[in-house]
Amino acid sequence: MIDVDDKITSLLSEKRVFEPPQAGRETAAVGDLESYEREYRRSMDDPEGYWAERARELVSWFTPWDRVLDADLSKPEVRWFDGATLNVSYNCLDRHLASGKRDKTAIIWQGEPDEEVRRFSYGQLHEEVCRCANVLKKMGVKKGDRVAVYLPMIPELAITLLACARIGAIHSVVFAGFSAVSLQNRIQDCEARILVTADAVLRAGKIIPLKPNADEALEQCESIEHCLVVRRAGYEIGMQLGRDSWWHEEMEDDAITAVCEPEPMAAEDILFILYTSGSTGKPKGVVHTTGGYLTYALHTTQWVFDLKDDDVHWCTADIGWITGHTYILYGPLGLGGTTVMFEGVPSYPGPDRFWQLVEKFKATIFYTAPTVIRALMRHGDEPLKNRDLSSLRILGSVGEPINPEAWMWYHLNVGGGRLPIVDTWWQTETGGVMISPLPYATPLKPGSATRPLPGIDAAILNEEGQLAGANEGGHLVIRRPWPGMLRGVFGDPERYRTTYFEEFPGFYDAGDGARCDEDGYFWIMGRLDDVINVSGHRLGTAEIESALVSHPRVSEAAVVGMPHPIKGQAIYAFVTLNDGVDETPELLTELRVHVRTEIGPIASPDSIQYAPGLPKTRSGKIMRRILRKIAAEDFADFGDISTLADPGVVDDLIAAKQSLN
Ligand code: 6R9
Repeated sequence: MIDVDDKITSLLSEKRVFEPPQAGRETAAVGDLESYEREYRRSMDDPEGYWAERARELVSWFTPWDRVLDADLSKPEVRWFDGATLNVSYNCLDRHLASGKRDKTAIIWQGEPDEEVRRFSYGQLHEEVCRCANVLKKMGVKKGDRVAVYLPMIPELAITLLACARIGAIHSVVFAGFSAVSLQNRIQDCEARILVTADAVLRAGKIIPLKPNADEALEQCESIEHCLVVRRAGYEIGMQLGRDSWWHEEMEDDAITAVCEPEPMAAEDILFILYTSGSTGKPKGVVHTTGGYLTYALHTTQWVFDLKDDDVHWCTADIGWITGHTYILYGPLGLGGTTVMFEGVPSYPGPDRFWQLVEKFKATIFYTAPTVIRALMRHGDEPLKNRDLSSLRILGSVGEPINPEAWMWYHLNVGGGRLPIVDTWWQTETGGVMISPLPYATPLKPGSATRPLPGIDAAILNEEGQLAGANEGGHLVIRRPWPGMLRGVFGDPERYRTTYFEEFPGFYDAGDGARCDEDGYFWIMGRLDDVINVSGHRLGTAEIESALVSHPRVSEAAVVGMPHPIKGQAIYAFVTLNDGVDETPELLTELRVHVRTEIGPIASPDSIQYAPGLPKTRSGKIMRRILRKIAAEDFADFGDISTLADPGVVDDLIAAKQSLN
């Protein structure tokens, strides 16, 4: 087991440096540090020239742009490649058919049962996508309409997204682990016309119903006209006449052809919306547009993963998160690569599942999250022993800071001590990787995401908005626009401005704390807002609190994150019950189930403590730093608590916490 204190001190004192591998440098996109530095300088001296060149090299445009960039971050207003037209599905499919890749494998899909594997060549994928696009058109979907997608990791998910991109519909993927209520909120927010879902999800050998959640959500979603259902698990479900139809029946309909012209889209037309948690209750619909997002997805896939024609790229994320959007789907397919899509989980049927699949598909690039590495570490190196991992050449990490212990384990056991690890810092909002090593150029320091990619002007600012000195902690900001940046919060321009551009005018505020060391290496410390990072997934404390107080017996709730050896952070909830309600263990279970139903299993609190009172300031603000300390059993120094309305509350909570042990 990893000691959490150890983890924190070791991040501060980590001094080891690992040089990039020699082999592979000659053919790498960026093969040495000097090239990186030259590119970086060029991108800062002439950003527009730099991005125009990248956009021309990487993307096929139908018509060229009039202006590369039109931006004022203080407003904020950002337009990339204005006047240009393109189509993302054309870039991910058609152009590869024309360049001789019709029979090349685009997607290797591994179902949860080991024997279920499907390989889609670019030709086959193109055909499926065109059919699906025609099905959507038949249902009346037009350019700009929203399509909600609530699917497990099955090929139909990738096909649906590319089909949306083909006809200019905006997809909004909702992770299949989210609840009916979460789905409903997201559909209502973007007023989707269509929902694509499946009967059920296969997960760790079990069948988990999905369509019943969709049915529940749709009771409150007037905008949905049609629900398209994939049969995945043979699970029996109800179909609502006039609203629901089966994917396989629609796709096989005689009237549906495999010919569908890609819709020319303006560079700034919306490609997709993806909801993510923020510091207030409601998740934000992060908006990404067509030209900039695609350029950035391809640029980063090429540089950070060095993706080449003969690579087998495996990103283990779910497409329900941004990582899956960019590095399972758009990045690898846009470059004409081969991407692995895995339906299962790392621990089923055994803890060697990932390594067995690396061997089976001869994966060359493997990209996962620290929480997964820490969970697998617990099984020691036994599950890796009889596996041939020699196909691998690059390892990646994303989602949260990777502690040096996990980094070393990954490096030694999975990478055989020879493979580079790209620790990639980025966000739903950034569209693609922002700070990361280049695998054949950057010397690595375990626990640091190293340096910003060319074109990315990252800096650390202190509370006064001044540049922080070396190793001084502060706010991570980006000082210039980049093509992959979000262009809005769907339907809420004010929230877009206040969340990202208000505190440090003229800059993008990432909401993360970080420091930059004397070599210009960034060390990310975690969120500065009320967002908890559980297993690499962002959850707003306010979201969980509002789920808790929606329970009829709860009057108030405060949620904080606490260090957790596997998940990074765990959810700790303090709950005040209504007068006269008994504090029973059964109610604790009921509250956990309630949060699962309201948000989803990932949001279910790890611990709930009854709190007859919460530490509040006289103005009514809950002092979370105190709660964080109590949750972590750090009772030593609470700092200044004189502003509390009732300081006695703190002693009561400590006593209650101690009596729990
Ligand atoms: C891609 C993704 C974003 C937040 C981000 C930060 C944390 C992501 C990280 C990292 C340290 C890394 N984060 N990658 N922290 N090192 N390599 O994860 O997007 O789900 O929006 O989360 O995750 O706190 O602000 P998203």
